[in-house]
Amino acid sequence: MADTAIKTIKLVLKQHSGTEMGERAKAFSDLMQARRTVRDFSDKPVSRQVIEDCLITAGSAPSGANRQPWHFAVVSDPAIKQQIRERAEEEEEKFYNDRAPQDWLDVLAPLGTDDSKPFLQRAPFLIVIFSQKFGFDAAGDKQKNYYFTESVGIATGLLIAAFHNAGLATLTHTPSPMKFLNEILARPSYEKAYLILVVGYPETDARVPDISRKSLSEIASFHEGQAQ
Ligand code: IYR
Repeated sequence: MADTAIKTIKLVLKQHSGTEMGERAKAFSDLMQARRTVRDFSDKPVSRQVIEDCLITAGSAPSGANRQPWHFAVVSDPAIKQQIRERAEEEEEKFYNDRAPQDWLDVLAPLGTDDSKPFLQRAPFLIVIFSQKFGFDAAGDKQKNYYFTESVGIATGLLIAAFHNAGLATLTHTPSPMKFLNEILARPSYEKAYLILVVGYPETDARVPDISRKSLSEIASFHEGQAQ
């Protein structure tokens, strides 16, 4: 067997008292309950430093074999946002008019979505998230990535939470197919666009669909065994 000496460092994890832990868990839960996907974005500028710090949070996600198989293309250039909007609306027009089966259109109806995507131009930032099916080692040799879709999903979740924590609104937008994003952003073919995260302040009079979340008992089951 190959020599598999593992270099380790001491774990640094902040410890809290039981009450403090409970309070922090509840406070974070309350914070996240207030997150809503927004479609009415203001054009108010957002600090690039905030975007960078939230991306660093996303980059802290766990990933298969620690390959960190993600790339975040951060777009604020109005000309590029316009191109993305045009190409996305072309795809969405086909989706809403021919491609989507009626049952899909029916479940989207309460969300009020359609093929018009003005937020792609109006919001200050679009973060196009790419997954990397493979990467390259230091010698330039191709390296396979593992669980790259799951890994990028986790990073995206952390990114959404980071923006919400900063007081910014997000929208996960998935025009389909998304190949045009590789072209516009000159990303290599081994990267696959995962979704566009629209980021900005909500419009002052932004409205959101009146929908609810599943309760804890609907989303979780507890398998506790017998107390000894
Ligand atoms: N990509 C389309 C359609 C869409 C699909 C789902 I599933 C949604 O939750 C919302 C929209 C669009 O962005 O309009």
